[in-house]
Amino acid sequence: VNAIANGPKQGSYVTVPETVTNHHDAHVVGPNQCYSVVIQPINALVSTVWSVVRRFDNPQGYKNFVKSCNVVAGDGIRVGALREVRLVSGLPAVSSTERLDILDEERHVISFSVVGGIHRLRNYRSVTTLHGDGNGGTVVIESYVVDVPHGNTKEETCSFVDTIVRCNLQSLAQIAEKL
Ligand code: A9S
Repeated sequence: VNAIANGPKQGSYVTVPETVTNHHDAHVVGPNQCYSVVIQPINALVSTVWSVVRRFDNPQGYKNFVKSCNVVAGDGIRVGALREVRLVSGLPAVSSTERLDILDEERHVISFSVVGGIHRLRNYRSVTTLHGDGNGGTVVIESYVVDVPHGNTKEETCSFVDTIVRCNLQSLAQIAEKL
């Protein structure tokens, strides 16, 4: 599969193996939901990028919109763990409660869903995968599904969320490239 990349190489194409795209297939997208994918090439080893991404208990390690995070159930980094995320001010959101759905340390897959909080992104669920680019770098792919809020269109919802995800992944790239 060929896909369009984010970041300095924006608009360029990366090839994504089927073992990876399988994780991003939009199996269950309801009629009032939107689905999208953001791809971020990073000039760092998969193991380095994974050391940041795997920290379900520390999303503020690279997500700039996160002010603080408390693990409220589970041991923080096992499937079923819940985190209570506080967001920075200036967003149409205050907090988000999120459940760890997948943490695959071998395949480098992490997935969470939003199960509560004060914000407009009902039923948000994302899957993030990392794979090597064959040159010592990493390709990060993040796909998501979310309900379209009342009063918004699918296009508005996807462009809002794409912007947040792109910001997160660009920040992840900057951090991982300095480790
Ligand atoms: O945290 C993520 O990985 C991705 C997103 C899209 C997070 C969205 C968000 O945390 C805000 C940035 C605050 C935007 C939530 C849950 C709701 C928003 O409105």
